[in-house]
Amino acid sequence: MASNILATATEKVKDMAGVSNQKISDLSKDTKDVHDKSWRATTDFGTKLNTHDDWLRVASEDKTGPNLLEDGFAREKIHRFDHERIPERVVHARGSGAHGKFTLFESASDVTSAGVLTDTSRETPIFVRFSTVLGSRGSADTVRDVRGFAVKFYTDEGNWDIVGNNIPVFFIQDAMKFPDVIHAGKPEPHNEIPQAQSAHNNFWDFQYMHPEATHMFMWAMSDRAIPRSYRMMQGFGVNTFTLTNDRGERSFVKFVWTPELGVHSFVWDEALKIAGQDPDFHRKDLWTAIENRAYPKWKFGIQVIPEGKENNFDFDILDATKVWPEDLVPIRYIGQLELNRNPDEFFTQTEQVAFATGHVVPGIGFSDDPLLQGRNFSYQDTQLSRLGINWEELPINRPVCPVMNFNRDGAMRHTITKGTVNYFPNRFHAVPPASKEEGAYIDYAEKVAGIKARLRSAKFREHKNQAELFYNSLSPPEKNHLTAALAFELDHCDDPLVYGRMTERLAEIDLNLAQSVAELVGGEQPKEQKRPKHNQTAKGLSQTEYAPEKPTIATRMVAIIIADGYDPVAYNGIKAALSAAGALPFTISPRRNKIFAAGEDKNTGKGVVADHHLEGMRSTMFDSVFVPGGAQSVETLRKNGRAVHWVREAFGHLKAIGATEEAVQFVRDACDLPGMLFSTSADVVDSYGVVTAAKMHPQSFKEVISMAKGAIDFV
Ligand code: HDE
Repeated sequence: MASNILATATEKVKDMAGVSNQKISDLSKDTKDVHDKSWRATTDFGTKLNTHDDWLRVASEDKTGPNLLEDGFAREKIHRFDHERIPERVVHARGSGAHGKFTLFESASDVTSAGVLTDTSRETPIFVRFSTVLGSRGSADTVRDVRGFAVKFYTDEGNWDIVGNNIPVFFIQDAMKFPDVIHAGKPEPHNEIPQAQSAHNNFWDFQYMHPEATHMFMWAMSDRAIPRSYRMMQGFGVNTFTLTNDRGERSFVKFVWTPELGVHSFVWDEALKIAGQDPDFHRKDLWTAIENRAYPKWKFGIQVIPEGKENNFDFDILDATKVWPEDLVPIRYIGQLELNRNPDEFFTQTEQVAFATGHVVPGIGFSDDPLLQGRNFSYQDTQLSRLGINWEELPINRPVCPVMNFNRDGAMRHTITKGTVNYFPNRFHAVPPASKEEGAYIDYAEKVAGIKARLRSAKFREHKNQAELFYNSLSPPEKNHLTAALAFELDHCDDPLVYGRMTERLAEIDLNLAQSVAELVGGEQPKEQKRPKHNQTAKGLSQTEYAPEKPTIATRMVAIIIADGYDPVAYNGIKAALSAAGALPFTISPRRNKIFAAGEDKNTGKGVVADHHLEGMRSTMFDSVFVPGGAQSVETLRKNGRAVHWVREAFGHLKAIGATEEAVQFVRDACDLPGMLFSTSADVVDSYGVVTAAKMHPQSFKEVISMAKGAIDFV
């Protein structure tokens, strides 16, 4: 089989010769390869070691005596180990990263002077880290949560970070509330339960107490919060930034990433099961795609509001709990992000990478968004407890352009700066400030006048219109999922005050939604719509709008279930067709060993070695299931409860299931389906996404998966 499971260590080392860029060359100065045969073990101070294994002790062949404290080699090893851990991120602790490049296909010079957004000949190296928010470092990937989408651009003019999420709005408007919203979402303080879950009293108590969180919790309960893959989710800068062009004109801007593969999600039951079956599911998915050179790509878009037009909306454009509906402010896609290289080492890259919203380059600036202003303090500050004052010197964080100033010393400083002065002005005029022509960051000269007050503008006080707009814009299946998600979460709250109040809040958005949730979770049924509905919808909010431009099954994982006596024509045909279309076929059978086709001699035949046995992997890991015919094979599978469960579970998760010949009846029985759901015509996909291939060449199944996935992912 193709190298579609995690590459082995040796394969990986070879692969790492792969895609390179300016940042990778920069990192190579600090990179050593354990596979270099010339290495011999040394201490940290370079003395060669004669052992990795034995502490110096009083000992002989007859007697093992005490260890000697004088063994500095052993002490160094233990001592280094004792201090390996650094504090995990206070939020977004669990994550995965990758290197890549940013290219621009359309210059935005009309709105910004930033080289990275105007020079279409550039390839800007980037590092991206995806994350969950609430869980700690070892928590599961597929929990219901917002996903972080943090991008570091190593531009020629300095590092620019867009520290975004996969949801375009946030829970709060003012950064001062951040500790509260996070404390409420994290495990509760008395017993540290639950891990990586918003399904608990404190989270929902906070949501009710903060009506401004209403819009965001609707998103967090939608399918967006259970993405199928990091490669299949959007990214949003969320906050309002500014762009300034060469003429000094300023605009307000929001940033967006839209994935080439479309936006897809799990169904909740899959997400729940995978959290136990494979807690690293998203991490592996990203890693494997890159190893297989199926490089994930996103289009980069900007939404721009010119200065002077900021008051033309019925919401405040500086309010991070609001989207800028695309019908009002269209997205202009100008560039592309591609991830094309896995890190060489997790800790020194994915863990040590540190993003900061304050990292901007000339042509890009901040707005008075009160959430952003607080973030600009927080990111710099938090790195001190995680990485120390010299965190920007760490290889993954340092820019690829020159860095020089009189910031000095501090723990773990390692740049050696020559010269007799470390202040400015100095008698040598050393390190003078740069001029505008030399590329200096010029602050936008903005007139600011007002009274000092702990206030937000009046428009910040409206919290429900866009929550309703989002709900109205969802497709019926998305609405069902959102209802079910709320019902799940509130079921985990045991304080009647908490779930009772939440159904009241929902009645401000949509009475049907509130009543359906209340019916499941208990408490009083709301009787009336609490706030008049506007019934409007907007473009771009439902994820059904983000199907891939061309239907594709590239990188989709398809399980082909066989047992001895399977039909080799169907098996080989489907496998070849899937591979040719860029999908990843996996052979699953009752044992991970040779499986023989119908008519193949067990002694002389080559057989097929299964990738996994039926107990080792579950249907949840795959996007689709195919069962080739072959009387003996199907009879074996029929008697195997796990095989029946595989197919039935895949059906329950709305996956495309293919079968040929005898296997058609097996699938029908496993799914407990009336015959009418099956069609023998090649081009009919019923509303469940289940087809029979009885009259179809197995190759056509790949078309079926892409059609059915289209339907399925939106269910
Ligand atoms: Fe963050 N956030 N955040 N956040 N955030 C952090 O910085 C903070 C917010 C986001 O992969 C911390 O380096 C405040 C919005 C991502 O390393 C910390 C506020 C958005 C990551 C912090 C917010 C984000 C972080 C913890 C409210 C989407 C992970 C570790 C004003 C636009 C970055 C760190 C990575 C991480 C503060 C709200 C995204 C504590 C105060 C809104 C993707 O500084």
